[in-house]
Amino acid sequence: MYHTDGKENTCTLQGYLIGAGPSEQILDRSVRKIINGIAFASKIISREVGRISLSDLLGEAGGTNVQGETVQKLDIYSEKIICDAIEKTSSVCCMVSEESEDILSFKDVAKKGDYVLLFDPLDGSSNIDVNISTGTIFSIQKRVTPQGTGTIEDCLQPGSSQVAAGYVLYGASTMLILTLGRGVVGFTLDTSIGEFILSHPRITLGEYPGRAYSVNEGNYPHWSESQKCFIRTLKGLEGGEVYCGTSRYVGSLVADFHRTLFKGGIFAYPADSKNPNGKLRLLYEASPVAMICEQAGGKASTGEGSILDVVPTDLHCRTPVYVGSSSLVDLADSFLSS
Ligand code: P6P
Repeated sequence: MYHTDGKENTCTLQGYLIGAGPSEQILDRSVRKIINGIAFASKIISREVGRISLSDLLGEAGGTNVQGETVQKLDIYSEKIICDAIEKTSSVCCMVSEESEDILSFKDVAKKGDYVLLFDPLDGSSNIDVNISTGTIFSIQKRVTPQGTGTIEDCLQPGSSQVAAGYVLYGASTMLILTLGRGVVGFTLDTSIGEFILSHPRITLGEYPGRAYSVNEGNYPHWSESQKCFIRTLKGLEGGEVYCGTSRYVGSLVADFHRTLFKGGIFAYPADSKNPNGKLRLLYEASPVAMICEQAGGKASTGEGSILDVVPTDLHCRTPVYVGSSSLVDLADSFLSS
């Protein structure tokens, strides 16, 4: 927000998207509609997250999802709110949701669009009942099949071909972080007017000024020797530099990555003996986070190569994740790829 001639001059998300085309081009109208649809849905999700202990949406829905994770009522609610908002855009040919095993598509042929939306409706929802930040993560890909309902071919694309990626963080404030492939911007929800306002016109990831590493060290016994040695090196326990003198871990990807994006450092979810391919899902967690990280000047690796180059094998395939300041991710690669 900035002031000129005594008047408030705010840029809303809609205003930004209208002017956000690459050079002289206008951003594809369908992409704008999808992002606005996600933003609308996230305002509703934010409202429900903010009053969760007062509503009957708190608690488990019963059963587990395709990931084998306990489903929260708010997971299902969030997925429905997003699907309803996106159906109205008539801009997607299909969707992939963390909460649904199969591809989601709309019955009405008119609803078939040129894009695919891949999303985690409420990441970190197991933290909902203890009032810890959660988030919605999204990735937008251009379809590769010519027309009609989207197929698995439209969904299984590498992160490098994403048209846009972002997340909404339901934290102390609700923020929408977005990349269209030309840098990273941040919007803060002004609840007094119900608008996402441009609050961070250019987000860049520093060379670990924050010097925090973020990993679930409870998994240490299940890590490879290379991974163990990498974390010990970060802490200076191998006799060299103390790369990271601080550890921070929320257990909610959006929150842990958001802190890393703003303060530098490294977030990692390594492979281990329980999760040989890592825990985080490629299509709607690792790929969008990787695009944002690299667009902000950081690096995103599997430990053996760029996350954005990984070709998905199925809708819910997983990958190890190392994202953050380039020099720390390079250090991780030097251990993990050997
Ligand atoms: P752990 C949440 O369930 C999630 O998918 C991510 O948001 C988060 O980074 C990760 O799992 C936390 O996993 O094993 O440390 O609890």
